[in-house]
Amino acid sequence: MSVGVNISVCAYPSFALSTRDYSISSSSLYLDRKILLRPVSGRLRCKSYGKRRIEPISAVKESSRVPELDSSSEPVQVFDGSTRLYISYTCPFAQRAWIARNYKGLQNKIELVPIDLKNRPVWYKEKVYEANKVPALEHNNKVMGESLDLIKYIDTNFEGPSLTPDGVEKQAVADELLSYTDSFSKAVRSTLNGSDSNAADATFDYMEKALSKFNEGPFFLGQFSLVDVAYAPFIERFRLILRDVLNVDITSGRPNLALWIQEMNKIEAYTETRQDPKELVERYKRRVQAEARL
Ligand SMILES: N[C@@H](CCC(=O)N[C@@H](CS)C(=O)NCC(=O)O)C(=O)O
Repeated sequence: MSVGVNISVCAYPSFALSTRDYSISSSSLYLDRKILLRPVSGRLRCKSYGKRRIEPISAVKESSRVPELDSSSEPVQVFDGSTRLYISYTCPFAQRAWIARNYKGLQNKIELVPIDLKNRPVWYKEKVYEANKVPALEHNNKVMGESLDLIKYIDTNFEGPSLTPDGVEKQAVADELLSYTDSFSKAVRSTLNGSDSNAADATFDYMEKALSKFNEGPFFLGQFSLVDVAYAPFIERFRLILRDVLNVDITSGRPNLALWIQEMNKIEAYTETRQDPKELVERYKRRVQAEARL
């Protein structure tokens, strides 16, 4: 008997695959018999290029990262006047706030406090952030969350290069694109779980079109902004997962998106936050396997 798998952790997608429609690499064989293999059709399928590989992403210097705090760690001295950004190295929402902090050059002003979400310190919920999620920012005796709010907050309340666009038109486009982030993730997930085979294609076409709006630079608003920060962690993940799982290259036929990825990968504030691609995909597979066992 086949059982469909649905997971939704950190906005990672669930998926359904058809061996008829996609060339599945041996590395994708973590899919066990419990997973329903449904046909996936539509334009996305046409963007499969056999074993074609996208350019390698340089290794992430994970060894130099601050160790995560876990259930055995002493509580931090909350409200001692420090500014702290609580993150998880694997969380795309937290990555947004981390990129903003790095881009503004606030490494010495905002301390990074990585949390092991799988073995979370009890004091995190009790003393730091009741919602018990990451990201959270401790600043001026307050703790606040929600990644999109945090990137705006960090931008407006701290020094450093601005991430907010100038001008009414760009502001309006920024608002529209920021409000689209959840729909974007949802669309990709629905293709991966087989419920809407065309949704990912359509949403990446939307991205491609959005990237053509301002031509003074390769970013969503021309110059690097909050919008790039908001999308980067998700495009990073979806690109790798779609490539590994469905053998789909999201940049195929989308030159603006290809250039955006290339240029994003030159921005240290972002590259410092990237996960090791192999580890990212492996973690995703482990999660799917765990879900399949339930
Ligand atoms: N809407 C939130 C989502 C944050 C979120 O879901 N973070 C996940 C990690 S990726 C989390 O902390 N999960 C822990 C939990 O739900 O217990 C945001 O944008 O910051």
